[in-house]
Amino acid sequence: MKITAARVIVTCPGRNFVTLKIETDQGVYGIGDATLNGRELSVVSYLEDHVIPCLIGKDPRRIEDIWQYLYRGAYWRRGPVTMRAIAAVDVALWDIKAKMAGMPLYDLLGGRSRDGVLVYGHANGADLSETIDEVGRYIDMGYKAVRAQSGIPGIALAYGVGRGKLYYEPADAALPTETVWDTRKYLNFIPGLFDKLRETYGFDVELLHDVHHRLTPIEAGQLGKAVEPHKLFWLEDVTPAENQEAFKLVRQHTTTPLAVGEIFNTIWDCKDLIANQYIDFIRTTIVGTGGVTHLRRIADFAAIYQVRTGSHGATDLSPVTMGAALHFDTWVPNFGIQEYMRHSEETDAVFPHDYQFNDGRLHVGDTPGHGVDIDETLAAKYPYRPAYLPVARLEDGAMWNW
Ligand code: EZ4
Ligand code: CO
Repeated sequence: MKITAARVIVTCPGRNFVTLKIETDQGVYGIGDATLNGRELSVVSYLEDHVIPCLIGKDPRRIEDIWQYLYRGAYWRRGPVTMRAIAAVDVALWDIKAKMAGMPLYDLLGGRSRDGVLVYGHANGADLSETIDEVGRYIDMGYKAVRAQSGIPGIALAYGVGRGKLYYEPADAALPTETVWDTRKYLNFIPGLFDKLRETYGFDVELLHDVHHRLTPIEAGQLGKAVEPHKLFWLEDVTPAENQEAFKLVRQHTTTPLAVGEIFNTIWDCKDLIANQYIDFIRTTIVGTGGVTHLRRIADFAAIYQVRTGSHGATDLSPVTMGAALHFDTWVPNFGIQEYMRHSEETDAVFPHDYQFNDGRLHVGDTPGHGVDIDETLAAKYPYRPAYLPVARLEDGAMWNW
C-alpha cells in the first residue's frame, strides 16, 4: 500500500483551519488537523514544502515509522509548527488504518473504556452577574462541568470574555488586540465569583477556571488556597510552565487540582510536571502534540502517576481534532475530562462529523476512522483571513503573558 498524494486545505468558515488530506493507492483517504492559531500559514509551508514530498510512496500503514521519520528525521525537533505538521500526518494515517480495518478509531486503540466523554463548556460574562447567568445557561443545556471566566472590574478585555457567547473566539483581529492585565484586581475578584457560583448552583456541578499563564508561582499558590473551599475541578495554567519546577511552589501551597499543557508539544514539556506529581491533569492535545501516537505515550506515562487527561478543545482545534480526541478519550483509561468549545454552524458544515452532545457528554459514532470529513467544495468558499490572538500588557505598558 502506498501514499499517492497529500494536500493541504486552508479554510476560514468563521475562523481559520488547516487540514491535511492523504490519499492512497487503495482509494482510502485520511484527514488530519494542522491548525496553529495565529500562525496557520507556517504549518502550511512546513507540510507542503518539507513533509509532503517525503510522504509520497511511503506505506501509510507504517504509522510509527513515519512518526519517527518526521520527528527524528527533521533533526530539528519539537516546537508548535513541527509537532502540528506531524500530528496532521499521524491523525490522517490513523484515520486510514481504522477505515481499512472497518473500525471506529477507539476500537483500533484498544476498545471502549467508557460510554461517553465528559466535557466542560465555556461560560463567560462581562461581569459577575452575567457570568453567574451564563454558567446557569450551560447547566440548563445539560453540562455537568463548566469553565467560568468573567470580566474583572478595572480590567479592560479580561481573558476568556469575548464578543460572542456560545461561539466566543479569542483570535479576533487582523493584528493582535492590545489588552491590559492587573494581577491585584484579578486576585481580589476571583474568590468572590466562585463564592457566588457555589451559593447559586451548589456543589454538584463541576466548576473550572483558566488563569491563562498570568500569575507568578506564589500568587498562584495564594489563588489556589483562596478557592479551596469552592472545590474546583481544576485551576488551569496558573503560571507559565517553561520551567516545570515552578509548579513545585504552587503545589506546596494548595490542594486545588492543577491542569496545564495546552501549549506543550511533546512529552518532554511535561515529564517533570508529571513525574513529580506537580499537576493533576495534563492538557496536551492531539493536534498540539504530534497526534495520537505521541499523546498515547504521554497518557500512558501520566497514568503511572495518577495524572489524568484533560485535552485542550478550544475552537482553534478543528472538528477533525475533536473527533480524533473523542475516540482517544473513549479509549484512554486515565481520562479526566475533555474541553469542548462549540464550533460555529459554518465550521460544522465544512467538517461533517458523527460525534454528538448528549447529557453533558460527547459520544463518538461507529463510522470507520475518526468519523470526521471535510467538504472541500464548501471549504473553498471560505478563503484564509489573517487573525491573531490578543497580547497583554501591564498598566505601565510592559508586555505580560496573554
Ligand atoms: O485561549 O486555544 O483553555 N482554553 C484556552 C483556549 C486558548 C486558545 C488560544 O488559541 O485557554 O481558549
Ligand atoms: Co486554557
